[in-house]
Amino acid sequence: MDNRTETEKRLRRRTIISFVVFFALIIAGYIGWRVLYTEQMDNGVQKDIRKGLKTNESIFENLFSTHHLAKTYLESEAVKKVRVNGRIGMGVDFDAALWKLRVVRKPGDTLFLTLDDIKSLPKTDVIFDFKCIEGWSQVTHWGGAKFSDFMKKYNLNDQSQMNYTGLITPDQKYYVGIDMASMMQPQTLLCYEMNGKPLPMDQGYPLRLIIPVKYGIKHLKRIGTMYFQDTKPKDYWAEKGYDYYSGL
Ligand SMILES: Nc1nc2c(c(=O)[nH]1)N[C@H]1C(S)=C(S)[C@@H](COP(=O)(O)O)O[C@H]1N2
Ligand SMILES: [Mo]
Repeated sequence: MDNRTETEKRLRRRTIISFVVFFALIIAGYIGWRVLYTEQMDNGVQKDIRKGLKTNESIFENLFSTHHLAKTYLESEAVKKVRVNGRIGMGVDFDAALWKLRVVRKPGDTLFLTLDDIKSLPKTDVIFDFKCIEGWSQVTHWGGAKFSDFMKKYNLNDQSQMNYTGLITPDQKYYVGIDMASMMQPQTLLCYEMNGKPLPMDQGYPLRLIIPVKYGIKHLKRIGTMYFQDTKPKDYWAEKGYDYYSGL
C-alpha cells in the first residue's frame, strides 16, 4: 500500500513537471518570436538574423579572400640559405642600372618608377613558409612595400577595382596573372629585401613579388611591367596546365 502511494506521488510530480516545461517552452517560443518580429531591421532582415548571416559571411570571407592571411614565423625560424628556384626571365643581359618599373595605368598611359620610389613607401617584413608546387617549402624572410600601399600612393584606385593584376619580367619571358583580392591582401609585397639585405640578383633584384597566400609560381622575380585588367592576364604556368589561382 505504501509503495503504491509512493509511485503515484512520483508520477504526479513528473506530470506536473512535464506540464510546466511544456508551457514554459511555448511561452519561450512565443517571446522569441515576438522579439524577432518586433526587432529592428538590418538590411532587410531582423537584427539577430543579420548577426547570424554576418558570422557565416566572415567564415567564408576568411576562406577565400583579401582578409585571409598566411601563417607567419619568427625571424629566427627563417633559413639563411634561401633556395634559388626558377630562372625564366632572369637572363644575364639585364642591366639593373637602367631598370624602371613600368606601371601601365591603362593602355597607352604608363608610369615609370625607380626602386627609390618603391622604397619611399613604408617597409613591411613578412616571414612565411614559401611553398613550391614541386613539393619543397622553406620559411623565408622578405621585406618591401605593401602592394596595397603602393596602389594608394600612386592613385591607382580605379585599377584596384579591376579583377586582376598582370606582371611580366623585363624580357617578357615569365609572366603571371593574379586576382586583385590576393594582391590587395596586406602580406603581398613589392619586395626588395631578403633577410634584411638587398634582394640578391637571382632572387629577383631589383623588385619581385611576394604573395604568401599563393604557391611559389606566382611570386614573379624581377618585375618589369605591371598592368591591370578585368579578364585574366596571361600566365606562364597556367598555360602549361597549372591552376590559374594557385592559392594556398
Ligand atoms: N622571373 C621568374 N620568377 C619566378 C620563377 C621563374 O622561373 N622566373 N619561378 C617561380 C617559382 S616556380 C618559384 S618556386 C619561386 C622561387 O623563388 P626563389 O628562387 O627566390 O626561391 O620563384 C617564382 N618566380
Ligand atoms: Mo615553384
